[in-house]
Amino acid sequence: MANRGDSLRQLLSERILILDGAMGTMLQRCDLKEEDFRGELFRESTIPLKGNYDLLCLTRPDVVRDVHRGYFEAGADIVETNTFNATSISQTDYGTQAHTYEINRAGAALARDVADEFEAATPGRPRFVAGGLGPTNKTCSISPDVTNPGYREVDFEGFRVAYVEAVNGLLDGGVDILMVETIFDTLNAKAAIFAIEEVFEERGVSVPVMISGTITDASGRTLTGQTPEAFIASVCHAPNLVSIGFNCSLGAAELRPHVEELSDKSPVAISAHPNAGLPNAFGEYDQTPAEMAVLAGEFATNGWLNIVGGCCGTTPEHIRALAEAVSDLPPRPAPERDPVCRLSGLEALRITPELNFVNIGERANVAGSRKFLRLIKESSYDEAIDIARQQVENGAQIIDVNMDEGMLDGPKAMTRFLQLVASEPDIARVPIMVDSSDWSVIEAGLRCIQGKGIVNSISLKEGPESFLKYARLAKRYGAAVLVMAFDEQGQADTLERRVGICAESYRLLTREVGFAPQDIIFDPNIFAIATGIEDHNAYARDFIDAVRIIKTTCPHALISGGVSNVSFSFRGNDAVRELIHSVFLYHAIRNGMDMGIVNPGQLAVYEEIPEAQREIVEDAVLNRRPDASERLLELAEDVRGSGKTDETDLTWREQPVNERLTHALVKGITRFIDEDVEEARQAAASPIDVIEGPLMAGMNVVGDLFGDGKMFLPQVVKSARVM
Ligand code: THG
Repeated sequence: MANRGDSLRQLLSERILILDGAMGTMLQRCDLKEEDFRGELFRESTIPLKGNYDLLCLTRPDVVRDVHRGYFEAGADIVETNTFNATSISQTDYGTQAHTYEINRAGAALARDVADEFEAATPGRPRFVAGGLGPTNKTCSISPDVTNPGYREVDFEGFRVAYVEAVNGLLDGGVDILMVETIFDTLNAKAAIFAIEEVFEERGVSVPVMISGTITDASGRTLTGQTPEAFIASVCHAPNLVSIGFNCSLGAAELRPHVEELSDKSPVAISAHPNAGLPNAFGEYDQTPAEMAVLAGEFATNGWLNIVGGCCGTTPEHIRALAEAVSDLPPRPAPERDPVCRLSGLEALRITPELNFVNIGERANVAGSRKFLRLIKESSYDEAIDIARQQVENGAQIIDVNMDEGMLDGPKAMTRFLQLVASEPDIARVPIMVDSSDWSVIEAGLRCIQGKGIVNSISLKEGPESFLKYARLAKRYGAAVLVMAFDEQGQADTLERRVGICAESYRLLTREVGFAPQDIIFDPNIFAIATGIEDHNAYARDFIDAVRIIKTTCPHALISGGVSNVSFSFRGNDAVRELIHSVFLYHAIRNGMDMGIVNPGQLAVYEEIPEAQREIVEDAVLNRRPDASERLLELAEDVRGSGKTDETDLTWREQPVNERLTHALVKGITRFIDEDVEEARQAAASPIDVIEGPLMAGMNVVGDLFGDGKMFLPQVVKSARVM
């Protein structure tokens, strides 16, 4: 077989492929004794080895071969090597970690031997060996110590090293596929994926990769809390990826909704190898082959399946029944994929036009918040975490984290903060943007996030070589990249340079690195306006114009920016800063700006800005008249100390009750809501009329403003609270 990878992909388009069943169930039936596990090699071991089934690849290869034979005879196209626990991390429990490489190589070679026997007997029908990479018995995202949520037994780097060794053994033994399976912690799997890509590059080879997660309970999430869609987004960067699926923990019936969701969302083929039902009171699996076959047949009939097999409790009889049940059913067709940026924390975030604008919370930044800096310096991490939580509560859909401060150990602070965030489900729900000008800090951050985050930032500042190097690494960690418009001549501060640098970065990333364009986010530099220096007056306008041009010259790439930068000349005057941000965003979003780093609690509603003020701010932002800056400075003095958060202007209280309710909803003011609703209720025929009447009318105004880009999610969140 010249190239089994190609023939695997070809076969996947033709029919549903059959994966084998459980190895453990079959080995347990063999009544093996301590001596069998030890063989000659481990005769002297002081630790009991019975139960370390992977050792049998070295000490009783004959039994392992028989299991593979049984599955090929039953109709399997793919068998998985007996290497589920063959990483130095898991083997350490038995003191056999020094033999990890050998176990993998031997396990691969013997499975390949058996596969060759079957290929010789039925020419033209390839049989595949998938090198199994288990999750290990440790977790990278959760602390084993409840009193210390920032503690990790093994970190990303430890997993990477362990997986590199296993992958080398499996490839040396001749596997056709690598399968990262039973993933309960996506960060462990991301370390495995990183290792695989590294080994592929070192050896100049590539084999298809299968990824299979596991859902542990009725929550429908992985053990570390990810939804299936978030899981897909987190592992999709695997090199030569052929399939994503679920295996183990649940039986086929319980897995049904999750396989359906995978099938709906996955860009690649779908695999499922469930247990033989849920374990009974004795921990045994007793779903019959016929029962399991009915469920698999139903999955296939629904068009969800490309690869099916079994996990705990399944036997060759189960596999034979599965093979028969799906033999006449077509495989799930390869899906069409829209070029949309898909990020994830515990949940998925698809950056679609319907989102209008994605808010990235700016406050978890030592350079951007004096309070956050103080808390990190004092090691008050619990309170620092609260800042991140408030950002998400106020509507941040991503959080930016920055630890760049001379007095801090950046990688250490980033690691600690993100490890703590990982154990806060209400924060970890959203994707993380790792913000640093120092790659070692970014890398420390990437090693802590199980989701698909964003590297903020890379640029051509030090030339194409280091740009490409960091871009490749970001891709290997499965992150999107934010690219600053910066080159060896400095930051782009004209329209031409902004557009030119982004176009060149786009070309390098898509052509040289193979970056998906939707995973590229450009930041064409938001600089402060109204600084007193005349050249700066065009900064906002040039950014806004650059957005429109870059969106057409770099298809599917996204645009972001640090919004609060634009009003830096007005630091301390939040009222005018809010006005400037809202006007700036209104125009930038209209031109296609997709996301921005903002203070979600500091945005005014564009539509609510009094006409005269709006005109002054707009003149400055759009650089429409020579005296715009002076006029903005005057306005700044007028509004100082007032602003959206200031609720002392009560003239709106003189309006009729319905208008007051709309005002409260749009502005997010809760203060008078009880009395106003009560007044409306007394005037209405029934309480429901208040909800369906003035309250719904108010929310419709909110909806329209949001749709027009005149209101942003954080404000809508406030409206929803009032509601
Ligand atoms: N592009 C990209 N990343 C960035 C920026 C950018 N990261 C950092 C920054 N710019 C965006 N973040 C902030 C955060 C805070 C402020 C501005 C930008 C800010 N802070 C208040 C101030 O300095 O006045 C702090 C007040 C306080 O201490 O509470 O304005 O452009 N890719």
